[in-house]
Amino acid sequence: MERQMRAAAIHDISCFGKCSLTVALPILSATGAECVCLPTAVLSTHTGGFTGYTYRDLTEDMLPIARHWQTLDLGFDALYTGYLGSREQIALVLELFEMLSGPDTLRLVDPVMADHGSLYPGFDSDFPAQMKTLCAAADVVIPNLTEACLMLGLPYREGTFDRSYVDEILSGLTELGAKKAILTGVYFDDKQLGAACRDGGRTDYVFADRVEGQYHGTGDVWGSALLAGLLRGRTLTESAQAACDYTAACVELTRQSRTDMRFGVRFESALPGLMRALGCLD
Ligand code: PXL
Repeated sequence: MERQMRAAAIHDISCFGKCSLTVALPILSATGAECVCLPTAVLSTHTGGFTGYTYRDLTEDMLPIARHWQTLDLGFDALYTGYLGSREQIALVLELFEMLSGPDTLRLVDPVMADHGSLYPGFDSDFPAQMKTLCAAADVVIPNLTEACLMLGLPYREGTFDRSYVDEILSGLTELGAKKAILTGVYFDDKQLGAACRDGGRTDYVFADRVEGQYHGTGDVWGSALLAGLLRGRTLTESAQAACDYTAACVELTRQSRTDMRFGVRFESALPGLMRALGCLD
């Protein structure tokens, strides 16, 4: 029996709405990895389209949790960060990276903060500059176009993707200090949606059929599936392809169920397909 891979997921818990820890934990578990949870906040729902949500900040608990883990000498194959609620939390995660990484620990940073040209509620215009410092300390970064443009100070050009624009962004991201970069939400027509992956000198594109609608939480489903692939020993491009196929399957199942787009995607029912794609059922 091979050694079990262990990842720490550093995200909030949005109790309702299927994103962050409530998708990272089941996706990593289903694909055979151990997901150790470091909750950064507890919200009644995510912030995308709901009003009146509760927000319990757990910033004070983050270092004590990590210090306790240090006494246990756990060793992490990956550290995966997503939505972080404040600049202070970003600074803390930089500290946690130093505390919890070994020589082979993969640091995956999803700089969750914006989409469709604007920052999510609650983030101010200085936030991207701080997020840049976290991306600089990462092995793999996976921003969408809005997040990448905000961090790089480039104009956001929705609907006018071409390969030279994508190349400029990927180069900017690796110049920040990230070893590998993936730009998510890339499309050249209205039929397919995917990602551009920069690994060393190579840029690869991966796509899946586009499903109509803007469903919440798909970025976290995508990032968790990417990490699942990397922990199964797949390359960056192979993992990104598996993540695209899986996310498209989740969205298609959700569309068929006609649920509220804020309620997240039906990622549970598509898990067997991801497990098959990553060789977990062999
Ligand atoms: O899916 C990203 C995410 C995670 N957590 C919270 C969010 C969001 C996006 O809006 O609000 C709390």
